[in-house]
Amino acid sequence: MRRGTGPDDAGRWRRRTLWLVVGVLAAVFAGPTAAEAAYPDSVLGSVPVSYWRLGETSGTVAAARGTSPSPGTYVGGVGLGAPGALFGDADRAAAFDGVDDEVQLGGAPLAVGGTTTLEGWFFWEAGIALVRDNTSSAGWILAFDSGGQVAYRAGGTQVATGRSTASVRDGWHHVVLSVSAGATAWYLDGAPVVTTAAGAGTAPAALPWHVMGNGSVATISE
Ligand SMILES: [Ca+2]
Repeated sequence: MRRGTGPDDAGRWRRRTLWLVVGVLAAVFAGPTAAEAAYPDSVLGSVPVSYWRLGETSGTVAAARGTSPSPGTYVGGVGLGAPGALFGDADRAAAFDGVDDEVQLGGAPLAVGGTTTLEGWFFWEAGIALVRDNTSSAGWILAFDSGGQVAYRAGGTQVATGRSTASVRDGWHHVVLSVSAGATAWYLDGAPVVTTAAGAGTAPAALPWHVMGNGSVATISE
């Protein structure tokens, strides 16, 4: 992802909001640049609340960085130590089987409410949701498949993005949901896709967050 177009728009949101990076789940580019190799530093420079690279090669703890880092837990036998996605970066990746694998993220700092940003890199092969909170039909979801269309949910308010689920599968994509004072903005690969001026609920997310649950299959890095 390059700075200068959509990402700068996202950046303006970030600078005035509390934000949360879920994952930074991997980036694959056609060729390496210094900016891409420095991606983790760029993320940390944006002062995330918590940021997970999912680069562990063993164990069940997903290490976190950030201002209030909250380590996650690998559940279901997540495949660790897969080849990483950032060119020139030795960090490893995590692979999710779509059966029972997920990462669970919790902790008081992650109880997002009315002003926050969720973001991550995904190679989404199958399944319903990328990142969701612990509610069943309300709450917060960064992105999910709603009858073949991608939708997101903020504080119980569901918004359709107008993008087909098929169009965001089987390739690396960067997904951002920013919420501020009831307004939402959803970005795909650095470009704004849909915004709502108001209506987002402000109920805090129910913990834990579930990353790549709901039968979702992916390889996740960073
Ligand atoms: Ca499993």
